[in-house]
Amino acid sequence: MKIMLKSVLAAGAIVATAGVGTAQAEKWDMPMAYSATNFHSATGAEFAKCVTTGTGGAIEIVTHPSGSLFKGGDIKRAIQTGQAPIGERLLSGHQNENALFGFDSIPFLATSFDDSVKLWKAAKPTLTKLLDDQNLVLLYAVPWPPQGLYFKKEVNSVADMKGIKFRSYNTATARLAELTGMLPVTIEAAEISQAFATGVAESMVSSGSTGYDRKVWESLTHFYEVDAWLPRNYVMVNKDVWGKTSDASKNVITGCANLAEYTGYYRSIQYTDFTLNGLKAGGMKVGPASEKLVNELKVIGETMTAEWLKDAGAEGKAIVDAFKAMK
Ligand code: PCA
Repeated sequence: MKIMLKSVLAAGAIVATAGVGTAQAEKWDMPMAYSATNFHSATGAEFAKCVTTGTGGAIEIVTHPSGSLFKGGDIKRAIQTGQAPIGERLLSGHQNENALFGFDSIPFLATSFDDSVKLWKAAKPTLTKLLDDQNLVLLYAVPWPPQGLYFKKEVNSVADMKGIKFRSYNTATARLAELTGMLPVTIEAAEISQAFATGVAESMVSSGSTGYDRKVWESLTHFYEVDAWLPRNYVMVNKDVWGKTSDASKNVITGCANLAEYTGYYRSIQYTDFTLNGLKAGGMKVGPASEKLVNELKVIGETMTAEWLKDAGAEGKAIVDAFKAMK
């Protein structure tokens, strides 16, 4: 009798478990490259919570910011190969694999939040397909605030930039360094405070957000608002993992991803002024670049646009044309 009761209870437990999710509860570790306090990481943490709650715990997403699980440069490969099921990375970080990934780092093409949305609309189908061919499912993408220039001295022209050690984060930023006579060195955002403190790098192009997150006022003195472009981070899932996910969970994840793209965008807008004020409070000079510098950078931007269009071919041109048609 005792044995029978036990087996009935066990059977009941199995039924109850099966009723909650379609299968066993899963934990999805989600590597992210940027600091926990950054708005992308905050958006990711909310997305993770949304999925965990929405699936009734059938899928629990746990974020790992600051490159603690995988460094930024290793995240995409980790997900492609199934070492992690889901993660976030800078989209243009893959520009060295395929120029199309650099659609959002073309100088002076899309320089405002509104334009960034239009450009994403124009590029999303191509990027979705590109990632799909690489065993990845695109979930959502959020822009960084506009990119400006950081230095440890006053800079009013491209000539003033000559010989400066410049931290780059993708192919476009390294090319910008070359065309301005600077010396590019690739460094992950998580490691820039140390790079600036030790003199490995003396300048960079980035958002006020990354300068604020990494407290660059400890080493640098000037931020010039150039509004050169707004690069995106994106969240991807391994396609095999996605294929094995129930339709119910997929619906929840897609809903949470759409919400994250929307809220992340607004967080980015809010974080722009907040972080520029933070740089000022840290003692930095924050303001627009001189007209001379902007004009010189625009000429360099034209060279980089032509180079990108050549590398990205017909698909790249179609993205730019579709974007311009929306303006
Ligand atoms: N911050 C990231 C990419 C763009 C940005 O604003 C970085 O500097 O690595």
